[in-house]
Amino acid sequence: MDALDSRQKFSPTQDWDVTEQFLQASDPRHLEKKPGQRRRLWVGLGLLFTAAALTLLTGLLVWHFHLRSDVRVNRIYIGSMGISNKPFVAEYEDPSSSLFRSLADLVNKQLKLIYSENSVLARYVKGSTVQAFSEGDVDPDSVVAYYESEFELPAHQEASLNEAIQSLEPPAGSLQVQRGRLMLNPTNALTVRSVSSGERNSIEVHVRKSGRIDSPGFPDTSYPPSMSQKWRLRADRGHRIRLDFHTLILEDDCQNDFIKIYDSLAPIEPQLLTEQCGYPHGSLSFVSSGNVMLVMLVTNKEKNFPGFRAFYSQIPADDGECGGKLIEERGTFSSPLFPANYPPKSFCTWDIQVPKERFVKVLFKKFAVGKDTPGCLDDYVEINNQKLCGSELKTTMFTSQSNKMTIQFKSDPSHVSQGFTAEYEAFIPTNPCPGKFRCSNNMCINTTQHCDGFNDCGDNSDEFSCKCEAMQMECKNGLCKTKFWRCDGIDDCGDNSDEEGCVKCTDGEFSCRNGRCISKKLLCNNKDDCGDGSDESRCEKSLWLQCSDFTFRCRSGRCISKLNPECDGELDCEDGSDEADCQCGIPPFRSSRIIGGQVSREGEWPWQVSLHITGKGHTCGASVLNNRWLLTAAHCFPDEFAQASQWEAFLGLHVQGQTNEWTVTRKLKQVIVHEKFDHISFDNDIALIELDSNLILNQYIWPICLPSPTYDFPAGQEAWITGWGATVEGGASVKILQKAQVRIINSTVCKDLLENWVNDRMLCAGILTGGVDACQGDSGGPLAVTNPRGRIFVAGVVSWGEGCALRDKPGVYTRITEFRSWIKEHTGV
Ligand code: 4AZ
Repeated sequence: MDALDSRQKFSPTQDWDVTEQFLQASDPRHLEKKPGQRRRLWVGLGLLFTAAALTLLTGLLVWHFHLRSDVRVNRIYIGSMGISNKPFVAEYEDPSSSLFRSLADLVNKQLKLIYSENSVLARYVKGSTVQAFSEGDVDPDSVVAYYESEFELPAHQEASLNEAIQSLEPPAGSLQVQRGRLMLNPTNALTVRSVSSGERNSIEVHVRKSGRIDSPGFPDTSYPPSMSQKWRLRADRGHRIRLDFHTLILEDDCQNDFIKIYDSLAPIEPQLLTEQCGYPHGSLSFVSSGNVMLVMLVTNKEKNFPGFRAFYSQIPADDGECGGKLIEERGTFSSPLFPANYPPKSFCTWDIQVPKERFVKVLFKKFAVGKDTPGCLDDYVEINNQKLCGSELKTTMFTSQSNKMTIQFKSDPSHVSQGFTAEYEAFIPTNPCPGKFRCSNNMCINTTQHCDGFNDCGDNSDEFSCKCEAMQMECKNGLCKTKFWRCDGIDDCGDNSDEEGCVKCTDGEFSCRNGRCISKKLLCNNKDDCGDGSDESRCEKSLWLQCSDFTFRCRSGRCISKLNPECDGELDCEDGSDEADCQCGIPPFRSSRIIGGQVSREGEWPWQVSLHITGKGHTCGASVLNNRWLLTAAHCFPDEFAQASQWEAFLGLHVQGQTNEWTVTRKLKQVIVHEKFDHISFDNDIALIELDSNLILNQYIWPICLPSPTYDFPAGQEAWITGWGATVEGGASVKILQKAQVRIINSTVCKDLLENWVNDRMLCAGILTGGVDACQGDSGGPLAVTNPRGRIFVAGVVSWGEGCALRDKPGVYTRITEFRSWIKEHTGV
């Protein structure tokens, strides 16, 4: 089924079946004629055909202009109606109870009355059915009715119907029971909006005790095709519903399969909290404003995926309350229920007051509030009379001009986001950073972070006007960057000055990947002028080329010029093979010390695996390739630990020793160590692990993408390393999964730095100024690179290095592109 759309669902029922038969010259019924008769016969047949064609045309015109206007369509509108002076009773949850039925009758009568006042609605309404009641969220002595109204009308009247429905908005009135009669209260609330599928497949859940809902078939099979399933969740009065997704994996295209969550019991679009499809990023915890929530899963007939598992619970309504007076010298505050998505219809005010003669500064650590619209029309934070919205703040630091500061947060009734967390601090205006370095944006950082090569202030002000060291170049803007990044095609300075005056090729020339220089005029001219296709690899259209080390081989065996075309969201191969097998490499959360890294967030690296030697604990890292196979380093399996039975794999793990519902452990069925692994040179340091039973992939366990043999990871490109390895050389493993950002290092430079221990099956990455690196215990884990579409590919496996994080001693990784066919051969992946 396509996305919900009743325009297609209620199609005309008439079908015209015209069957004609034309006699063939060879048909035995054909009559043999003499030549004179034959000419007359042709003339006659011609006239007959002309007459028939004219009749058909006239018929079509009559049908189009007359009959077609009689084609009738059905439309269903869904609405809610507030009924005041009517306390909610438990029977209203049960559609078969007499109280439900009698209130439903009253609502129906009221709807008839409303529709009778509009000629279009009165003429075409077929009837209404009340679907459910819930407690009113503002007035406790009120009930909200959710209903569907069906209209049948000629197709050409659809616009009038929509207009008539719109005319009921803004809401015409809420219902009041007065002396047994339903009355319209002119100030509030008939909201008749949104088109439904006409599906009535609903599961009722009363969320008194916590529980879970699964999409049909989960976790054993994919969800069924062409389905629409609703779950109506209700909590006790005075509570909210909280829904936490454990797994959510649907088809990528929301036009096909999607899940919608509403802050109501009916699919009323202005109360839509979120729509999700694919493998969503960001927080997947949702909270209602009142005590009801609707979850709706719709699928079409193709491509079905695992689906979802979500845990529900009820939380006291005041758990979502926010704001207050903040009078300490420093503290934190955040949007309601952060890191869950904030509930709709929230309004919070924080009044910060610090001692006299001090000012206040507020630093937003995380910020995702509504859509980034001019004027912040839906959800926003207001600070210093400035409204903030969206997820990218130009500045994250705000300061007051007195000892007081007020911050407000508002969310509208629909589309929620994760919100924000902020820190505030009092400061002395004349000396804002005692004992610390003062950034231009008034942030204070440790003096050791000044001129350390990292942008600790967030505005680079700690890295300007520094004295560059011998191994560094000075950018035009005053930043110091390592000399190895000069002329690597990446703007490291931020003003491109590290890429200026690079005279490998002259100004009007293009530098080919194979080192040749060609005229820039030859770029994208549909001819392979470089001889390696690189002059045609970044063009709008890809070229079919003879296969080489610089081309991508489609499954058909033909090769294209485009650089790294796999899983980039564009179909390049005629057989679609560049976009096949792309259910990998998109972590659910996106947002830099391993050594010099920082703690990662749970679920940020869902392919990361911890390999334990039973009884000894964490020993190596690994990456998930699919639901059966892991990729790691061969050197993790020395002779004394070469048996699969000595090992255990921990998947979905974040903190060592803390397993939770997302953590899965597996025994190993087999370990395949590369047959040419050399334990002295660490050449071919790669191994594959087959698990003893298949995994169920979810938000916390997900494959990383494997690059094709010709995938290009250019020097200078940023990459991530992750692991529980030591954070100081010779140190112990750490508890929380760490991440750090490094860069791919040019192979020739690396061979120089590591005295020729590096060969072409190895790849170097690191930060040459030192301080950031993989280390003992990170071995086997991934060196991960993100493609332009946000998909993560494994470029390397942590293998070796001279010490850890030393200046000019990058880490060495097994170069995965060199082992792509070996992996395929052993695993089929
Ligand atoms: C190790 O012993 C190890 N600095 C891994 C990576 C590096 C060094 C040592 C790279 O597993």
